[in-house]
Amino acid sequence: MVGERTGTALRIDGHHAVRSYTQRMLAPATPGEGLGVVHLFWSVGPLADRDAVLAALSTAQEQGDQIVTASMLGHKADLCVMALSVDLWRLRVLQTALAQAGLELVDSYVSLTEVSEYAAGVPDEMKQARLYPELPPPEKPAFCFYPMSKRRNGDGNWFTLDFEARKALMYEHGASGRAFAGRLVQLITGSTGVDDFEWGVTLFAQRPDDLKEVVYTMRFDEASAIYAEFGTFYTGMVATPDEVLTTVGLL
Ligand code: 76R
Repeated sequence: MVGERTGTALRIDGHHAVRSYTQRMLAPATPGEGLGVVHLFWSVGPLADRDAVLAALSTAQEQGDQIVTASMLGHKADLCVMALSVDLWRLRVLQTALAQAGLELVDSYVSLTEVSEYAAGVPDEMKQARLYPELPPPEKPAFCFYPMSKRRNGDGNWFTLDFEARKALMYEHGASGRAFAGRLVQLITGSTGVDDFEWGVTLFAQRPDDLKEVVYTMRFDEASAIYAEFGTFYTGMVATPDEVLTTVGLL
């Protein structure tokens, strides 16, 4: 027990060393607007240390970064740590700290918050909410993430449609989305040139079936029916770091 505690203390000291090196030696990697986002999907390794994981998450929050933690269902991952920061170095240091705390990274997605070009006309307040969202939204524990792109092949190429045609399709998309007002919060983060798909889709819903219903409903929108391609879907429940670690068995 004493040995374990000492191990934790050493690891936490190690995090401080990495973090203070980063702060002293490296210029911030900050987007022109908005935030960097990582979705980190972890499994609990045999050496995982609860205190060290909690310390890494609270350090990030103390620096002003946003953290969403979720207990995931199924074999793909035990937990998700979604983190948003003005400085991509801080996201890197968080990832390092969680790996040193004994979590094993099984998948990840890198993206940036953005205002869609089709939302250029929305009120400033809405744009700010897209660029600087406050997460997690209250009372929406059902959580889902998947990456998606718009098709660009012979059968359908979103990128050869002119802007007005794309805008009309996105208007149809937005209208079917608004039917879920109050039940669901979507966060679309851009990842063209950053990760394997063009967007990360993060959904927070009141109930798990809201997730299924919104994605099913949108399958019929032309923007999705003809043009959307999807990556791996991840599903879980948002909870505090303490609750997540307990429910995935990291006691
Ligand atoms: O920002 C806004 O709310 C304005 C309207 C809007 C835009 C511009 C909007 C509304 N979305 C926009 C952009 Mn969306 N969205 C998805 C998915 O599963 C699928 O078929 C697609 C995954 C869901 C579930 C969803 C939900 N949306 C986008 C974009 C970027 C396109 C671009 O820039 O080219 C993607 C990839 C995307 C995908 N969307 C809404 C929703 C919901 C629920 C809404 C209504 C939100 C609200 O009114 O609060």
